[in-house]
Amino acid sequence: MALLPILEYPDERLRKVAKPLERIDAALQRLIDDMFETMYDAPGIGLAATQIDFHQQLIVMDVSEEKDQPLVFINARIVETEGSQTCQEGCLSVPTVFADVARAERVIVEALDRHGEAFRLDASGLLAVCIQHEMDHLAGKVFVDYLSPLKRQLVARKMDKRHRQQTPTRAAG
Ligand code: K1U
Ligand code: ZN
Repeated sequence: MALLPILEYPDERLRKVAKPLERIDAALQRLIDDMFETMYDAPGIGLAATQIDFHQQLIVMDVSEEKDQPLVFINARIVETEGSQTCQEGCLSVPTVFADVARAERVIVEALDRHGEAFRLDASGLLAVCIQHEMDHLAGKVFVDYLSPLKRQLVARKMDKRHRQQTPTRAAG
């Protein structure tokens, strides 16, 4: 298995819209395993394929305390929503930034699992938040898009500083 690089905001590739997955084969199983390893290592509770620069509708997730309830969503569709909740969100593509976002309290999602079997999931609380956050990634949306322009500007500056610190400077002469 391998750790995959995660794209960081404001990388334009995070804006790509993922296409439906048409083929569930051994190569995809390996990618799913690599995505789980990357998500657990980060650590995170979800990871959308967009974040690792793969623009097809694939999400991995595990919101359990024990990290023993992995979920795979292929070609997921939210078919019903109910209520609202506001939860503090983080994002592996916007490290160190956390902000409140309002989402549906409950979602019903239909998807294929890693074997291509169709399933329907009735989710609420953190699981519902995470599903909506990851589905946004597949649509080219990042959670900071919900913030005010001023807060987004602060996030952009923070990320710019982070990326400048990470870029090695060339010695003069
Ligand atoms: O999509 C991502 O960037 C992953 C993101 C998912 C998410 C978190 C919180 C609310 C909505 C969606 C993360 O996993 S950020 C890291 C995080 O929240 C976390 C990490 C370790 C333990 C518990 C949470
Ligand atoms: Zn995210």
